[in-house]
Amino acid sequence: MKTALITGASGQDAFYLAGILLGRGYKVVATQRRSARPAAETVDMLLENDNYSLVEADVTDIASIMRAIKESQPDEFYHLAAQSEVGTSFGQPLTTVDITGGGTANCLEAVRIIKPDTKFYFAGSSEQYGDTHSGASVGVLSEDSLMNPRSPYAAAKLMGYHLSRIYRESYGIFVCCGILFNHESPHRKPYFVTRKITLGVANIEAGKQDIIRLGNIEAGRDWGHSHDFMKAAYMMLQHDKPDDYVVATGRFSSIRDLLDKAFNAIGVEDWTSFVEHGTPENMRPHDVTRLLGDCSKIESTLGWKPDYDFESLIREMVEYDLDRVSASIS
Ligand code: NDP
Ligand code: GDR
Repeated sequence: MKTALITGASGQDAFYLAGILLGRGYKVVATQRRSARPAAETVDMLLENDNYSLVEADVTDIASIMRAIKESQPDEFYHLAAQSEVGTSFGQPLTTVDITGGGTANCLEAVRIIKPDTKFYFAGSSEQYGDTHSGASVGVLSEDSLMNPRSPYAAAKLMGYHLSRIYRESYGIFVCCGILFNHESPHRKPYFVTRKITLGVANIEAGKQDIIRLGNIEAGRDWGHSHDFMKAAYMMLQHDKPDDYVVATGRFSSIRDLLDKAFNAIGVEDWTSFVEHGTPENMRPHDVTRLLGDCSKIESTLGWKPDYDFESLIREMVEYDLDRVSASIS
């Protein structure tokens, strides 16, 4: 039986990745910090499986990560923990650098010291590219495109990405980086724009909310499903050579498209009276407005393909939130 250690148990991706690994007969140990935000819906569901367990660890504390590795003796280490909110990273740059950048250094170094034959996955981000309207990274982004981070979060991820490559090249550790474009699901945290909208739509349908307040709705993304993207992470570590891969769907949708799809699911064609945008608390000092990925390398090398498209993703999220709201689960 293989063992996988996952950091960031309470996150969206840790839920889907753990499900994939448990389904393949792995023993899964997931780290959770003491102050973890409750994710009863996901973690409690996983705890019903005897092969899933939690261990207390904080990625900013290397000793706790070393202990988790020593005790679980993982074959594979999936490093997902991060301060992952781009907007928050402007207000808390040092915390973000500490967790998202320094936490990655701690995990790599802990693996090097305790169990260097562990295969390591780093959750890199399309935010590392920054603005794609100028310079060498115009258009569809691949592994070779210029990276020009435009937020403290993106800079911290770029640090983790470079460190991952350094540990692969300097120490021969099997390290893969996913350069992941946005991926969502019904278990997305409610402050990311997709879930904020699908939950808002469900609340509006139930008469519990009048308006959804957003920031810049001229932005858009290449949005996929977390389950598909975690399948990609798993596939990277099963390949015979460690490498870096863009994971994306290759399709761009705007927030206006997202609003159309989400409101259409409750039969509303014109959503303008339900949405306020440009609200200062949701605007960022610098917003990356367009990200679109080229996933041809992972498709041709690993045979990865997404099962979900944008429509099925948003439909699933709205349906889930309608059920939750009617059952009064927040
Ligand atoms: P989430 O924010 O849902 O999950 C990340 C988890 O990390 C949180 O649940 C948080 O738990 C945990 N965490 C934060 N700080 C620490 C810490 N100091 N020690 C231990 N755990 C900590 O993110 P996702 O699941 O969406 O993403 C997973 C990873 O992939 C992240 O690294 C993210 O940056 C990256 N990524 C995600 C993309 C996406 O679209 N989803 C795209 C590209 C990259 P808590 O606060 O409860 O303790
Ligand atoms: P992102 O996701 O910043 O791409 O980071 P988010 O959903 O937060 O924003 C996407 C775009 O929507 C715009 N937007 C708003 N965003 C939020 N959160 N709330 C709003 O009210 C709102 N209004 C407009 C944003 O300005 C932005 O342009 C996610 C995270 O998962 C990262 O960890 C990950 O690395 C990247 O995706 C790829």
